[in-house]
Amino acid sequence: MGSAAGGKVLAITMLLIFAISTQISYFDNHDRQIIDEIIVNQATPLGQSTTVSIGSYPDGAVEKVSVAVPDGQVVQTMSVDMEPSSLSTSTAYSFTDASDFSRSTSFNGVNVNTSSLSLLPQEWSWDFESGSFGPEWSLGGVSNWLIQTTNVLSGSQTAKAGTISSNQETTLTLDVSTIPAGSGEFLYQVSSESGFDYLVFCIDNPTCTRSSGFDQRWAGVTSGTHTFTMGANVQTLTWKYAKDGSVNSGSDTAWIDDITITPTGGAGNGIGTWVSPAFGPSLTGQGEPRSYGFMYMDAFVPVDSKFEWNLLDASNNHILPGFSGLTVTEMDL
Ligand SMILES: [Ca+2]
Ligand SMILES: [Ca+2]
Repeated sequence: MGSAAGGKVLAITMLLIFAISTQISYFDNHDRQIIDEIIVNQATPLGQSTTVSIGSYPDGAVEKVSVAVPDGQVVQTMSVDMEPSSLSTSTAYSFTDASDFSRSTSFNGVNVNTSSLSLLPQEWSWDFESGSFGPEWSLGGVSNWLIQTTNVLSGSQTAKAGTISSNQETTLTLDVSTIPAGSGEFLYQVSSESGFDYLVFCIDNPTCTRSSGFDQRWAGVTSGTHTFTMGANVQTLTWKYAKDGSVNSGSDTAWIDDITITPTGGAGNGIGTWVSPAFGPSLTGQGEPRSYGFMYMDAFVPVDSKFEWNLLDASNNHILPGFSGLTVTEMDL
């Protein structure tokens, strides 16, 4: 070992002489000592391994490696293994804070709730102008509700209760199980025995009666607009015309029209636009200061929806060529 160590020192010394001799005009004695220490510390003896870290910034910086070769020996083989190494801190930039989602130069039809954003749902409405009940409606009782043009509350057609006798009811139920929480309203008209034969409106209670389980009821001669709210878990809205055991008055029926449900937070037209805060290579802390990156969007796109996005040049708001009308949720930039 003693001779090997002596050889090592000799080799390094000879290397130093060469290095200094070629740059002698640039270094004084103090500088020579610094160079000596650097090279000695980095030298790796033959037969031993050393770990070299290759960073990702800036531009794959590497550590300089030197190998100490004892005098009279040569390097015949050198093996290199490469392993991935996780960065100690993420260089990704995520839109996760309230300020990220509230900063926008374009903000239209999008619900921003400070942790994510979503398109505003469309409003739901039924005006019976098609002349028939869609599959979301179910009819019940001894006589079905129908759509008619004789007595119209709005447009040219209005739903009317079926014809019933004493102690009977006719039921119209709307399935709202896929509709989020919201507020609603509808037009109504009643012509019945006051205080006994009712138009009954029931939220999430299809088995309600003229005297129990209802949210609102009307009897006599009356009409108007009724407003209501419904939670996210509401399954059904039910309208009934229900009579007691005797006496018929007026037209002895009820009508409804123009049912509208507006989601909590507002309604849109199914199209929304939101512009993110600027991100990219030139912005400190928003990814590595390099000319490329990988963008990933954690987006849920319902099967009957379409998701498109554009990438803009933040300096002029122009769409970058090749980055318009994209539908993918991840892209190598
Ligand atoms: Ca109508
Ligand atoms: Ca009655």
